[in-house]
This record gives sequence, structure tokens and C-alpha cells, in this order.
Amino acid sequence: MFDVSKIRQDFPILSREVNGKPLVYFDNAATSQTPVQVIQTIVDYYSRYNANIHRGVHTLSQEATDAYEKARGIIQKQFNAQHPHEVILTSGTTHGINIVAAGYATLLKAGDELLVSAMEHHSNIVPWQMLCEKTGALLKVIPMNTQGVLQMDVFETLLSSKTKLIFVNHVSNALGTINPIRQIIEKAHAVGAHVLIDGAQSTPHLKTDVQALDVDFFVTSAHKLCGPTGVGMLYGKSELLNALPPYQGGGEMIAEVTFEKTTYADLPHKFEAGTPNIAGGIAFGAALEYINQIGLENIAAYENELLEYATEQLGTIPGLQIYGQAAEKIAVISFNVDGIHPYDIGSILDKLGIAVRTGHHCAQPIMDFYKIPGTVRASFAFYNTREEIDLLVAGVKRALSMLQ
Ligand code: 7TS
Repeated sequence: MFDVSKIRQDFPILSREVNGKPLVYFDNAATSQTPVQVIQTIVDYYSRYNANIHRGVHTLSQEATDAYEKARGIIQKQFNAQHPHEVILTSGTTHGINIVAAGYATLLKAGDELLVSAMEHHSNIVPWQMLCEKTGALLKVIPMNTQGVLQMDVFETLLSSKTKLIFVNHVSNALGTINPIRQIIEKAHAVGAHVLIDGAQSTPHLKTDVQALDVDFFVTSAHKLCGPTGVGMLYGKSELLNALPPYQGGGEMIAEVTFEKTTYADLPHKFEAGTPNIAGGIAFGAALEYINQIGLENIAAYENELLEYATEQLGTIPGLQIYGQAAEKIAVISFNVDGIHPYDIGSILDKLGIAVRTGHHCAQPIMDFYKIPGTVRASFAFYNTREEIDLLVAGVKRALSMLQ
């Protein structure tokens, strides 16, 4: 049974106060909080077997290597990758996208076309613009409507034999929209294009099966999933990862080095130069185990209730407009109230102990689309409660009484 008060006990941070008020943490889309089970794996690592991996004969190094590779196996299973070597441990979503974008510089030519959705995080826009600058490829945008839903009919008209790569987030961080990625992948493959899905916002809420989706590349960050910052994963089909050049050169990513010629290691090491975030990788595995023990289906069902309740309650506030009204969305509410700057609402909420994000959420094109400077974003997790939503609604009303 899903018992939120029991779950909350796993998160020490949830019992702290901010500005003399109990913390209400509604900035989960920026980063999720960390349960004690995950914190403990980091403490254990540094207390008991801190050592570099893949290189030592000594016991500590073996233990650390085993724990790190065990985590890779957990990640592989979580996303149903066919092979463990298709799971590249990265520093996060941004790193994963950059590995692929940099690699495609050797595979594209001038005139090739790339498609990006109108609702991407900057990390799924800028690396591709840099790729276009290097190669002369053309970036085209799949537009969205005012509900925050991609225009799939226009998407189909943009596809052609020139389309080489498509990159779309599974879920928008600023709107909460769940995009029809299965359909996008199918249509892309029909013209021979590859697809990278940014799963930073979907993996905490929705199950992902990379084989069933037949997705080419998939990226996410552990810190959105109750794991630590500075670690994430890039999944890629073996043959596609093998076709890409390494992103960084250094130790651990080589087969043999001489001053005349270096040969590269096999996957996954080819993309894992240098000493990685070892404790982070191990804790990423622990975070997935923690989430699975609660169950992603239970999490999604509970968060949907929170979303419905919050949408209804915030909807009673005159002049409040919600951006992102897709039928399929996760528990993120981006809103503004009648000409009041989002920053002002966010600052007053903070005084009340309520953490929301304000601004463009690293998705400026979305803000330009709506012709707004930014939004207030409340993003919910499975450890949030209806009572906290009541505090948010009361907090917004209080802010408005001060600002209007
Ligand atoms: N893609 C999406 C959809 C995201 O939401 C984020 C982070 C990233 C990529 C980048 O992830 P990173 O771990 O490499 O930084 N999104 C947010 C956010 O919404 N607020 O702060 C960070």
C-alpha cells in the first residue's frame, strides 16, 4: 500500500524548516530529494570501499568495481536495454546529449536536417545548434499549439529522406506534457532518421522500455530520480554507439596507447574517459531500487491525484493561468497570475517555506511562444501531500493580496 507519511520518513530534508516554516518542496522537476537509503549507499562507499574502479587488483578496488557494475546492471534492467554495455554512465542528461551531438559531427553533411521539438530544455537545443554550425546541417522545429501539445501533422510534413536525427523530450519540464514518443520514433524510422529521447522528466514518473520503444538514444539524470547530482545515463543501440567517435580522450577509454596510434576501448568504456562519479553511479542504482520498491505505477497514480487536486484548487484563483494543458501530462503546474512577475510570487512563497521554481526553466522558446518572461512552476513528487498543495494555494493567495 502507498503510505505517504511512511515514505516521507525516508527523506530527512522534508522535516526541516525554511524561514521558520515547515519546508514544502515543490521543485522536484529541478531536482528530487534523496531518501536515506540512497544517502546511506554514499556514506557506505566513502566509509568502507572508496577506491578507483576497473584498475586495481586490491580488494577495495574490486569491491568498488563490482558495486559500480552492479549499478549499471540495475540501470540496464530499469530501462530494459539489451546489453549492459549499451548503458553509458554520464554526468547527467546534458552530458549524454553532448556525447551524441558531438559524435554526429563526423556523420552529417551540409543540407542534412535535424528536427527538435518546440518544447525542449536548452540542453536538448544548444548542443544540436553547435552540431549544425560544425556540419552545415539544418535545424527545424516541430511546433506546438497553445495547449502545449506537439503538432504531429506538421511533424509529418517536416519528415523527409534528408531528416537524419530527431530529438524530443518525453516530458516537457516547463509544461509537463507527455509527448507521443512511440509515434515519433516510428515515423522517424520510416524515413531512416534516428531519435534521441530526453527522459530527464519522464523517468521519475513513467516506465521506459528502450527496446519496446525501439528508441536509438535515451538520456536521463539520476538526480531527478531520488539519486545524487552529477550522474546519469546515455542509452544507445550498440551499433549506433559503436559508429560514434569517443567524446573525450583519456584514461579508461583506450585499448592501447602509443605515441603513434591509440585504439579505443569497447563499449561502454569508450565513452567513459577518466575516473567517473563512482559513489554517484552506485547511488543511482540504489535510487532506482528505492523507486521500484514503491513502484512507478503507484507513484504515477498518486502524483496524478495530486495534479488533479492542485489544478482544481489553483484554478479557483481569479486571473491564474496554467501553461501546459495537455490531456497527457505529469504532475507539473506552470502558472502566472495577471501580469504579476513570477519571481515576486516565488519570493513570497519562499518566505512561507514553499520552494517553487520561477523563470524560464531553461526553456526560453516556450516562454517566447507564450510571450511571457517566465512562469511559477510547482512540480510534485510522490512524497508530496494534498495538505502541502493547500499551503501552496493559500500561499499564492497571500502573495496576490500583497502584490495586487
Ligand atoms: N532535459 C530536461 C527535460 C530537463 O528537465 C533537464 C533539467 C535537463 C534536460 C538537464 O538535466 P541535467 O541533469 O543535465 O541538468 N531540468 C531542470 C529543470 O526543469 N529545472 O532545473 C533543471
